[in-house]
Amino acid sequence: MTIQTVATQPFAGQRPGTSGLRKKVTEFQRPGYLENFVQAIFDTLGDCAGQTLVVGGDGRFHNRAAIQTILRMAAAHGFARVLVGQGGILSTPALSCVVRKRGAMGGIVLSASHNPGGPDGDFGIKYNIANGGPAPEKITEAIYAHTQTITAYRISDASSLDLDALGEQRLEHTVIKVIDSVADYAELMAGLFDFAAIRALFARGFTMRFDGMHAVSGPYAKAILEGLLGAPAGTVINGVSLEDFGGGHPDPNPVNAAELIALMAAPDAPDFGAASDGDGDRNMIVGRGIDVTPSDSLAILAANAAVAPGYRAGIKGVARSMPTSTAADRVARELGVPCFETPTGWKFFGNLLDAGLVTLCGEESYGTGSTHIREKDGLWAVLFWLNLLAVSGKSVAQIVQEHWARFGRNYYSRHDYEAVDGAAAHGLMAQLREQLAQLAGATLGQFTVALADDFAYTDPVDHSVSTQQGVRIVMSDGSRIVLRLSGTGTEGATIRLYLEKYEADPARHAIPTQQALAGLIAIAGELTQIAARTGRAAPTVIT
Ligand code: VG1
Ligand code: CO
Repeated sequence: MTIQTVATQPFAGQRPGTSGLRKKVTEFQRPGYLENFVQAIFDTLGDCAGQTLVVGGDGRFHNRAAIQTILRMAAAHGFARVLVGQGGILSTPALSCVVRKRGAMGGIVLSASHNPGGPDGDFGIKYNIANGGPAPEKITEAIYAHTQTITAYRISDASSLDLDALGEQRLEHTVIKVIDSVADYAELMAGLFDFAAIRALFARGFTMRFDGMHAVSGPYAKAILEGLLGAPAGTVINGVSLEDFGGGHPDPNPVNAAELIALMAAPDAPDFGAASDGDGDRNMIVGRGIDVTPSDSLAILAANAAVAPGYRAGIKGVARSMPTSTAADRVARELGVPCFETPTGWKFFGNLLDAGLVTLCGEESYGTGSTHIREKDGLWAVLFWLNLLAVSGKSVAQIVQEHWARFGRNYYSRHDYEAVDGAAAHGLMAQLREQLAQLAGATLGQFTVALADDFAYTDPVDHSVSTQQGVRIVMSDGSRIVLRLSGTGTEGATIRLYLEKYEADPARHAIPTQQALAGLIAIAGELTQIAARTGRAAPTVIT
């Protein structure tokens, strides 16, 4: 075993996006591509001697090969210890949990989350810092800068390690420890939620389906729901992790999890349904005949947090990404706690959580989480709902409708135009930005524009500024149209159009969502000329 220094050249385009570097698997298979990025991470970190690193991924195609490379590079950089999930598996929330619990310097997550996997699919890599959360922009930008000037990487020439047997091995002077992928995470969950109440709920015959979408959550859900909580076998469906996610799109929304939605609409539907994404950090909550929007889910958990032992003391504040509906703001106001509005991406919640300013965070993209780790957490949200259902004795539909009756309903939808021509998408955003100055005060259909801007965020803790985080057009009644370009796609550009309309009157809470938002959809279409510019008559996905 010796440590080699291998000459290399920069690759263009290694700038991390909303959540790490995501590219086609074929790109990551190019010689030196992964190595360059990992070297850039280690160069950014500086002295790694004596430190602990955590490594794991969502099990998609190329996960094992990438981990072997990272381990050999970590050994070449003098880490004392690397903790690896068994079989190379760690869900994103589990990795965050392990980094925090084991006092690691940081962690490397191999995932492209909800993007499809397989040899022709996507792969991704992300660095998480010692708090367990995604590296802030300051660090991701430094990593990117290193990728642009790199001339060599360092790697051990040792042969492949066994990632399947638990226990310790040596690579150069580094101890590589293969750990149980689920244990630390399951222990954390058991400390936050009333497992006895949930066990009693299942014992009373409560039925549930958890759709693992053949991604990373299956083994976690099986161990916790069917194992610790006594839910009957078969509660977890599509629970076997596959390298290509069974050819599916592991994005838990009503379109991609159609199988679960159909199950929940059937006459013999289970009481509760849920799904998670490729890397286990997203969640979709479904009741009999009702799917809960992620924005509503955040608001409902905030309003009911005290049902869970881990949040008995109440919440300090809430944070939501800018495009997420303002339903949580209404709850925060009533609780008398602050509500923060951040740019899209979990990395912006880290400082707020570390500073103790907020307890719960959420994004409209099926992401919810809390202070317990520094990532969004799919199964955590599902357990929170189970805890709420167990304690309240109510159905999902009842909980949602009562919430709307109390706080009003924020009708909400996201329209995605995926893989459109990059120039057309950037042109659309540029043209929209040019209109912003004239929009304030304008009358658009039944609405009057109260505010039109390009969202900029100043972090209240470290005062870092992030600009151009999405165009928002806010109406005088609080309704909103938001547009931004995705930072996670790997093909062309994806335009996300977010629509929100508030309705206080309970008599008007049962309107089909797209109908309730029709006026705003028409205005957005006119302002952006999205159909003409993209050549698409309709969005690719509506959630
Ligand atoms: C999307 C979501 C965003 C989320 C990000 C990572 O980003 O909109 O809310 O944080 O994915 O989630 P974008 O830039 O494509 O809109 V995950 O589960 O892919 O790590
Ligand atoms: Co994810």
